[in-house]
Amino acid sequence: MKIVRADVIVTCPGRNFVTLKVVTDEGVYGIGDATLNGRELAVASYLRDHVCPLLIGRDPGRIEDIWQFLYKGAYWRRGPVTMTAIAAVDVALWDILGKVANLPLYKLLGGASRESVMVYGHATGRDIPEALDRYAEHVEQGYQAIRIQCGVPNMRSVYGVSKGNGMYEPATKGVVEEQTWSSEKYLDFVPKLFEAVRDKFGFDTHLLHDVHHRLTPIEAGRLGKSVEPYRLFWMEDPTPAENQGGFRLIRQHTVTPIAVGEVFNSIWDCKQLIEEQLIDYIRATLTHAGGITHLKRIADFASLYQVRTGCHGPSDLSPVCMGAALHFDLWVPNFGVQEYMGFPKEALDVFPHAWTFERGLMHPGEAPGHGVDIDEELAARYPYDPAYLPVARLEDGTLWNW
Ligand code: EZ4
Ligand code: CO
Repeated sequence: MKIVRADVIVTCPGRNFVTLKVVTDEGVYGIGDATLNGRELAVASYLRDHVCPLLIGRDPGRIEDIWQFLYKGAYWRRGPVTMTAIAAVDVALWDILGKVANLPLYKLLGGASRESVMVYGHATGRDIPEALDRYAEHVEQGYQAIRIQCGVPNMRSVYGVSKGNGMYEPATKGVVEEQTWSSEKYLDFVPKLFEAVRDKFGFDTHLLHDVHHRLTPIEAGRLGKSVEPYRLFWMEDPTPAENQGGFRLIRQHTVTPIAVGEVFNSIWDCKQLIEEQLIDYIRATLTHAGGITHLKRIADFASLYQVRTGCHGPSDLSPVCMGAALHFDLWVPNFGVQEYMGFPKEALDVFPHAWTFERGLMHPGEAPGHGVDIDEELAARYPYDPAYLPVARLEDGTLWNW
């Protein structure tokens, strides 16, 4: 079997997605997600101009060799654009392998390690009463794990809270939105939010929260320590993780579990964090961290140190990523939780999928491959619409971490 075509499809059904479709001489094809929020066309070009031509004529079954060829062969290793492009190829090739073998992807990986995949949903509100209402809705829907984000008094905007009544969407069309941030106001407020959740709902649900890279290590240590009575499942991205050693400082002060890695693109980004057991959950995703082939490597390495997976699953990774991630989650022995934000209806129509959701639990389905397809005619009706992620500035105007 040979690869005869590789096409890049850019579409905006509610938000921008980049999809790679790899076609073989036997007519079997596979698809992979190549979406990098706010920098979509860089990956589309990397694939179209530099990777697709190299795939033609290759045996799609040589997944590991193609991965190594694209990684080592570029000479310029790692980086979000490169690794997202490699991931798209990798996931498309696993999809082809599954279709050829007539097996769902999770069976190729070694079979199911659990009956279903626990996912966490997002409860967000402008103030505590609204956030608690959203939390209650998730409890009613059967979610066992819920992330809570809330507006902070006297702060104009905050990560994770939608402006209108719709689903939270951080990217804004055409412009870079500037937000204001105060670590002091946030640190004074957020323990009250968790206290309110535990007072109202008790300890039966897993409680998660995303700090979104906003604190310094010592501030993160203080936050973790002050919220220990509320027994968080995790505090996510408490501080930027380029300096992996910085997490030692957080660990010295708190036993609140830590999840990091949604912006990581390779095993090297998390090597020290895992080896020194500075985190509890690794959030690297298929789409941004080299696909099934590389995420498997990261997860196996993490398992040596009792670090579990908690894959990033926002609406800005496509339903193709979600489908493939659920196969990975069903197999991976050291699974923790999977994020599930949901998708706009238009996106679900463009990407027909085999996965199911029932009361906070998901299953990838039994379709061969990863079970997600693309309706190209429908996709063509939604042209690319540039959008950017916001930036955050401190109250004096200093550019901060968004
Ligand atoms: O800000 O995916 O945990 N989820 C997150 C996301 C990220 C977006 C960036 O594109 O932090 O909402
Ligand atoms: Co996050």
